[in-house]
This record gives sequence, structure tokens and C-alpha cells, in this order.
Amino acid sequence: MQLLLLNGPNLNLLGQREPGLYGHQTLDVIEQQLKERAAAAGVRLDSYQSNFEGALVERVHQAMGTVNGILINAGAFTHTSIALRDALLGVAIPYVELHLSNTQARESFRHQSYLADRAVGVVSGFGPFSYDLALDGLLNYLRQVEA
Ligand code: CA2
Repeated sequence: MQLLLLNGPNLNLLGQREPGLYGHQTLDVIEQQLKERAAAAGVRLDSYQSNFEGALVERVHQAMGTVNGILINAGAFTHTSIALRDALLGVAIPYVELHLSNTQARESFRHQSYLADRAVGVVSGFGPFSYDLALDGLLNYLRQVEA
């Protein structure tokens, strides 16, 4: 099984700025630990981060035909990007939306998601642990639909 972890704008700054809001762990560490966790479950996980909407759309397109499931923290694009929504629905790959912070407990413009209603599920508010929970949820879903 092949999974893809996507991270959107500014998440490359994790661990370097705003640790009170987003924690101390860098994106490199989060990605590495999630790859190890996936490998322990017998699954290959690739990761990609971009600050550019079109680059994320292209990476979703590339996933078609090879990737079984996507974990996505689209950052601020969650609340703005119809293009990313269309790409995810276009390739028809099941995805889990995830966030470090609890977006429902923040500004009202973060309550809207263009991805959530078509996601397998949404994980939000657990800091870097949201990535682990999202992986477990996606694997559980994929194993059920495969069985
Ligand atoms: O909580 C999340 O994971 C978010 O996706 C993070 C986005 C925000 O726009 C979403 O509403 C919720 C922002 C990512 C910014 O990441 C930074 C990391 C360190 C320092 C500054 C920004």
C-alpha cells in the first residue's frame, strides 16, 4: 500500500516560529516519524510540502494510479482552495484532512473547509499527534474497504 502526506503553505516553518500555537517539532521530524510509523504497519509513505497551490494540485494529479490514500494538512488552502478540492475529487483518492490546531476553536474564517465534506475524516487539534491519528484513521478505512 502506498500513501502520500501533503503539507501546504507555511508548514515548512514548523518548529521554528510560533511554537505556542504549532509546537516545537519540525516538519522534517514529523514526516520522518510518520514514515517510520507507516513502515511498521507495512505501508510506504511519501511526503511533499509546498507553499504553492498549483504545485500541490500537480502532486495530487501525480498520485493518480499509484497512491491508495492521502493525508493532507492543506494549511490556509483548506479554507480557500476550490482547486485543491477539485484535484482531490478528480483523482478520487480517499483522503483525511488534518490540522495541528483545533480550527473550530480559532477565527471564524478557519471554520470553513473546502475539503472536509468529502474527506474520509478530519483530525484537528492534537498538535503533531494529529498526523498519527490521521494515519491510523486512513489505514483503518483503507483496510476495511479492501477487505
Ligand atoms: O492547524 C493547522 O494545522 C493549520 O492547517 C495550520 C495553518 C492554518 O492556516 C490552518 O488554519 C490550520 C497555518 C500553518 C502555518 O504554519 C506555521 C508554522 C510555524 C510558524 C508559522 C506558521
